[in-house]
Amino acid sequence: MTILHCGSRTISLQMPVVMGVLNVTPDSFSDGGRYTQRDAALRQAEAMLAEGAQIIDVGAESTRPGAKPVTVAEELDRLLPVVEAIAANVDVIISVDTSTPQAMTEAARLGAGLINDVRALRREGAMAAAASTGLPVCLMHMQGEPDAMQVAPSYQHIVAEVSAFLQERIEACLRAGIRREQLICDPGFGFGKSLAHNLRLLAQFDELQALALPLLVGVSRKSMLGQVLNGAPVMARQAAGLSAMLLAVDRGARIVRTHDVAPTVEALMLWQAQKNYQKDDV
Ligand code: 9MG
Repeated sequence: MTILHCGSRTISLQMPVVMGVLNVTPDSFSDGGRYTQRDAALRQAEAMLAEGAQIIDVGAESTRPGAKPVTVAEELDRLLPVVEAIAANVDVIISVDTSTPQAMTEAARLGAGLINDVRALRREGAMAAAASTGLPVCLMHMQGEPDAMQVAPSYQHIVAEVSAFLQERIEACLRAGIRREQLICDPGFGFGKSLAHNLRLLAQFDELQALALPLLVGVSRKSMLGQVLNGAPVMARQAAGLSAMLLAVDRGARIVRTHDVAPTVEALMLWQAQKNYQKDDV
């Protein structure tokens, strides 16, 4: 059974767990930056915990397609007060969605329990910073950078290339002293991938189990859903997002990153019930 050691807390991944998204970016694509204020962020974290999230993923750099980079100072300014407030007031594991070394070390000092890096610790200093915290790290695959990643994503064999990338990053982490038991992998739906690439990754998600690490899936509200739904806007993608999430969970995902915690928890309750039913062999 996989247990992650997230600072002062632990989390079992025997059953799928929900990671709620808390963006503290002014240009966040899905909540319009409503939660930029510290108190609003705190209320949102409390609400997601009450709905069943076990992890809250706090991010201050928008990584949606086309997003421009933020300065380190801006990122720290937005992120750290929110991490500090949640750590002091909410009984939940805080994940920091960051690629910035200073954000990793400062957030860990303030009580964060997990590092979620869409650049898989490739930014200068990030590997050493993450290793110094001792926290679990989610390594995500991304082709290119957010500002241009959707311009012309290209692969010969998407699943093999994503797997090889993640394998290389796992080995780099091990060399840096991050323990294998503290790693999570994520193919990065929508990060430098066309609709066809995303659908192939979803269809063959089970092949990522060969990495022998817990897998995270993040499809909530993404444009791949809008494309399948003939252009549905962000707020009309929930049912398709839940369907895609369940397909990934059935193929091995154990952490689900979502904006919509309550319906995700309910969908996972149904998934878990049918799993238990199969096991009981009635
Ligand atoms: C920050 N962020 C946005 N989408 C994501 C995804 O799919 N996975 C992870 N790990 N982080 C994400």
